[in-house]
Amino acid sequence: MSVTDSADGTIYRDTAVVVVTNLPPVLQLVSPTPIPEGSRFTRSISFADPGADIWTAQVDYGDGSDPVAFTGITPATGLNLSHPYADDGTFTVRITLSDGHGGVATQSFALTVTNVAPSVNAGPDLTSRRGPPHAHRCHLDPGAADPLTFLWVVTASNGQVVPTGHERTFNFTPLDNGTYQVVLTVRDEDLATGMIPSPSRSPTPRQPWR
Ligand SMILES: [Ca+2]
Ligand SMILES: [Ca+2]
Ligand SMILES: [Ca+2]
Repeated sequence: MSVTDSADGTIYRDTAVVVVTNLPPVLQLVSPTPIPEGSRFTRSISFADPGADIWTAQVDYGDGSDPVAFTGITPATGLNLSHPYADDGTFTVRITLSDGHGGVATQSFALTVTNVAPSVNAGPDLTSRRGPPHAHRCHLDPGAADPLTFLWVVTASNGQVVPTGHERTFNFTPLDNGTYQVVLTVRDEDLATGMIPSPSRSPTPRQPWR
């Protein structure tokens, strides 16, 4: 900056140093709602930072998976989280956002993932005498990591006692005429239960039910 004295033409000069300090980014607070196991958590998180910075972020989803790095993000794009959760639990999600000039914003929040009970697909009723359709044995649990247990119980009108089954598949041989009802119960590690009774059937004696 310079000033000239109009009386004698003297020029006075001085220098002022302007320091522009960096402001750290500010993350929007997240209050997630619970999601069921086997589904994907998605959330777009906005942030503010007045600088013309180059932002990067790292997100730890808290389920033992490797942290995910984000680049090319801006306050306009926000930070778009997307992560599948295979099993239920409470997970701490940690976000670290940097502006490349020493400004850092962090945020952690707890995400609840709920268990989903197994389900057993009954399939259509059969008029065949060859037993229930294969779909009766179709058991589904969105918790991909859930260990499942199986219980097959047969009730026979003719008094035949059929040992219970504990495997994924099951068969037995009816010894006499009568109606047989087979109930499959599938249970996951959280003791959530899915159960389906087959229609009562009159299978051909001595033909294996499978
Ligand atoms: Ca900044
Ligand atoms: Ca589970
Ligand atoms: Ca489950």
